[in-house]
Amino acid sequence: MADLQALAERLDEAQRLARATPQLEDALSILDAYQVQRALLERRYARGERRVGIKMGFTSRAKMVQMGVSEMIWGRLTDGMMVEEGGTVDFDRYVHPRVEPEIAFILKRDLPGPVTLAGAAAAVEAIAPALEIIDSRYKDFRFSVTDVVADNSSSSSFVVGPWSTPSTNVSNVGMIMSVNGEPKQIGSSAAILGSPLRSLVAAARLASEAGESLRAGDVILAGGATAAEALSPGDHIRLEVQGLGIAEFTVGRTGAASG
Ligand code: 0L1
Ligand code: MG
Repeated sequence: MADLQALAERLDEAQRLARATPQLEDALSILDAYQVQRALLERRYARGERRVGIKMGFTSRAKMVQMGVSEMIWGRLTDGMMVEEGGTVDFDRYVHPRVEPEIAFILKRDLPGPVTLAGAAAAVEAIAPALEIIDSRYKDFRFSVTDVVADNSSSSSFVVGPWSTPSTNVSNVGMIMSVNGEPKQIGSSAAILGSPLRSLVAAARLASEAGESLRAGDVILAGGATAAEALSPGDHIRLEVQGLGIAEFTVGRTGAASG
């Protein structure tokens, strides 16, 4: 039987040292993979990080095709992953970072699942454009569904732009992600399960099933609307979402992994 704590320790070290690790040798069940994820996050919480929400993954066809995965997954977000809008991230802290355009929700009340679309909408405090920096800890960014779930669904960092009123309709709005001024990914929020709000409904259900219901103040990333782009030092990333505004950041090279 796989030692789930040992797998969490291995993935934690890969993240802290920004060093790739081989895919997991053990054939884990999906439940075991989420147990590894939980143990991985317990290690971060023990170092002082605080849970701030969850991210959904593979909620768009573009992402499923890019990574060869066809199942929706989720991961935990901490305050240590938050990057100030307009800020700079340190390339050396990641293994092989990529960025993808997303929509973020923040909740004004607890949202235990399962919920209806209307119930989810009523719990939203505000909506924002967001950029997720994903970084698989696995060699060559290759993984199975259980590998990626164990690795906290490649969660790494995220940038949230200006918050808009919850009545803003984001079911089908244009999203343009540019790298160094050049549009690289152009899509619509409708690529996220037909509407990002459906991703919030799914997040409420999946988190509740795992005994970790969504809470007031949580940030939920709805999932990449398009394929992700690899990051390089010096890159400037800008996402413009119709009706929501802009989120951006720069990739610097200011230090090394913390160890
Ligand atoms: O938003 C997403 O669909 C991200 C999925 C995370 C897994 C990955 O692509 O590494
Ligand atoms: Mg994502």
